[in-house]
Amino acid sequence: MKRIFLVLLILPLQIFAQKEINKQDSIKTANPPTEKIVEINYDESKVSGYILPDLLTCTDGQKILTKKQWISKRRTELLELFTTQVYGRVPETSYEKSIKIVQTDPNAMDGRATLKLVDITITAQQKSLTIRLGLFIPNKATKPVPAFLLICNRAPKNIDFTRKEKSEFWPAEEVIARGYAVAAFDNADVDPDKDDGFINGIHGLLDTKRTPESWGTIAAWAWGASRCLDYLVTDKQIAPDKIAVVGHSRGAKTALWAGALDQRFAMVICNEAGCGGSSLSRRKYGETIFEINRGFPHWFCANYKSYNHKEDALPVDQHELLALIAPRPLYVASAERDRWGDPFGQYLALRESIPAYNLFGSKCDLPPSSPPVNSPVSCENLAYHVRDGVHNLLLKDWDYFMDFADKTLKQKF
Ligand code: GTR
Repeated sequence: MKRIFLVLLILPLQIFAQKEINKQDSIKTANPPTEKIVEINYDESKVSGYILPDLLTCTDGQKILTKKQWISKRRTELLELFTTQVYGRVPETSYEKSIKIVQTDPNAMDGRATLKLVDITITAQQKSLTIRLGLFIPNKATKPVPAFLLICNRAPKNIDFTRKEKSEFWPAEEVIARGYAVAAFDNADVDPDKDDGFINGIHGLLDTKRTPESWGTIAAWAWGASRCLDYLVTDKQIAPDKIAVVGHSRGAKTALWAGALDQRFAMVICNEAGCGGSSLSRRKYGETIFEINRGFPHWFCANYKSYNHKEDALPVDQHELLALIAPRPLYVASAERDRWGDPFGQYLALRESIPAYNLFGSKCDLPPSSPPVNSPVSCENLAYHVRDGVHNLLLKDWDYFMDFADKTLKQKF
C-alpha cells in the first residue's frame, strides 16, 4: 500500500521533470527549415573514434618536454589558436578606466562581513559603461583572505548585494562562513547576451572594424572579469594571489577563457561549461559547435562558425583550453542530467589536460572512468565532480569547490 502511494506521488513529479528536460532540449535543438538537420547524439556507443590534437605537439611538429618549452612556445601558440579560431581577439582601442568604491557597509550580514560596492567605469570613443562589482569580506579575518569572483550570467537577483534575496547560485553567507571573500558582477553590465550586431555593451565602446577574428560576447565577459580583478588585487583585505574565478554554463566558458588569458586568476572553477567550454568538441555528444553557433551566434568569433559540422578541422580541442590553466588549481564540475553539456566529455577533457600539469612537476593521474555522482575526485591541482540532478549551480557544488580550495588556494599551491 505504502509503495503504491509512493509511486503515485513520485511518478507525476518524474514525468513533469522529464517533460521539462525534453522541453529545454527541443528548444535548443529545433532547427529552422533552411538549416541542415542533425540529430543530437546522447548515445555513448555512437561516439566514434575521434583523434584529439596532441596537447604537447606544436603545429610545427616539435614535442614539448619541459615546462619552459610549454610556457614559451606551446602555451602561446594554443592561446593564439583559441583567440583566432574560437573566442576572438580583444581590440586594441585605448580606453579610460575609473574605479570608485560607491558604498561600504562594515555591518553587512549581521556584522559578519563588510560589503563594498565598486563601480568600474570604462570610457572610450565618447561612450561609457559601468560594471558594478559587489564584494563581501569576512569580518573575522585577521589577514588578507582568498576570494571567489562569480561571473553572473543569470538575473541580478541571484547576486543580490542587499541580501534580501538569497540564491544558491551565489551563496555569499556560506562562503563568508568558510573564511573566503566573495564577489560577483552581472555579465550584462559588460555586454548584453544577445545577437545585436556588436553595437551595444563593451563592443560598442571598443570595436572599430570587425574581422572574422574579432571578439565575441564570451571574450567580452572574460575581459570584464579581468577589469573586476584589477580592483580586487588592490584591495588590502584580499590576498591578491589567491583570487578564483567562478562561472556556470556560459559563465563557465567565460571563466575558463578569463583564466587562460589572465594568469592573475589563481584558480578557475568551471561549472557545467559544456560545448565551447570544458567538453570535448570532437565527441559530438549533446550540444555541438553547429548548435551553439546557431543558438548563440554572438558568443564566439566568426571564424568558429567555419567548424560547424567540422569539429575535426578545428586545430584545438577543449582539453587544450583546460591545459592553459596549468599549473593553477582547476575545478571542472558537471551534473548527471545535463546531457546537453556532456558530463563525461568534460571529465575526459580534464584528464587530457594532465600532461600540461605534469610538466610543472605534479604526478597526476585520474582514473579512465568518471566518478560516481556526488563523489568528487581530485589529484593535486585538478578536481572534478558530477552532481546529481539538472543543469544548475547549487550550494552543493560550492561546498565541493570550497573543500578543494581549502586544500589548494588557501594553502597556496
Ligand atoms: C544553453 C547553451 C549552453 C549553455 C547554457 C547556459 O542553452 O546551449 O551552451 O551555455 O545555455 O549558459 O545555461
